[in-house]
Amino acid sequence: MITLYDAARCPYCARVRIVLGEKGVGFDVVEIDLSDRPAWLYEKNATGRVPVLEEDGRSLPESAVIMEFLEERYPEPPLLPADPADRAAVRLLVFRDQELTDPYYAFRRGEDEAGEQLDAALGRLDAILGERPFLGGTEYGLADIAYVPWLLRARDMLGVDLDGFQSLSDWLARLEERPAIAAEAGIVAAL
Ligand SMILES: N[C@@H](CCC(=O)N[C@@H](CS)C(=O)NCC(=O)O)C(=O)O
Repeated sequence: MITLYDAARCPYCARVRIVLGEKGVGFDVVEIDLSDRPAWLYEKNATGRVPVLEEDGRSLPESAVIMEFLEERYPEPPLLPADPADRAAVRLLVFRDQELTDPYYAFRRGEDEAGEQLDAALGRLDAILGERPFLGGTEYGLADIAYVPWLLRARDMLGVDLDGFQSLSDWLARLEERPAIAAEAGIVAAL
């Protein structure tokens, strides 16, 4: 039995929700109020952050680690490429997610020049997607899932116009055809 300690607005939790959706894995949700987190959450994750995934009483924090765990626990459908070098490229993108998330949060806080920095980050993703259909290569997978929560929130919550980033917009439209991503877009719309 899997339990996800979750918060609807959290993009890191969104990664886990999407992977579980893609794998067709059922799970229980414990919604955490991030503005009033329960003390017991620190017993499951010393940082007190979500997501935390619990399987048979064992707690696992950190969205990137949870995504990899789910990929190994439920190999079908695969969300990592077969070739080790291609897998490494996916992991590198996930490892460097701050290249998008730092300017995203700076923009959300209204910091000076954050708009330009966010545009630069979107431009880098747009350039990657001009060369290949998905962030990880020819197939959809964990790299796309790692990034898409911030793109949905930038567009739908922060009002960021993605129209100038054609490849990125096309990629997002392709992703939103997938039920697991459409479900996440629905969660964002309801926030
Ligand atoms: N590195 C963590 C980051 C998780 C994270 O920052 N979660 C936020 C919600 S989106 C949180 O729990 N924030 C509460 C806090 O920072 O105290 C991951 O990838 O899971």
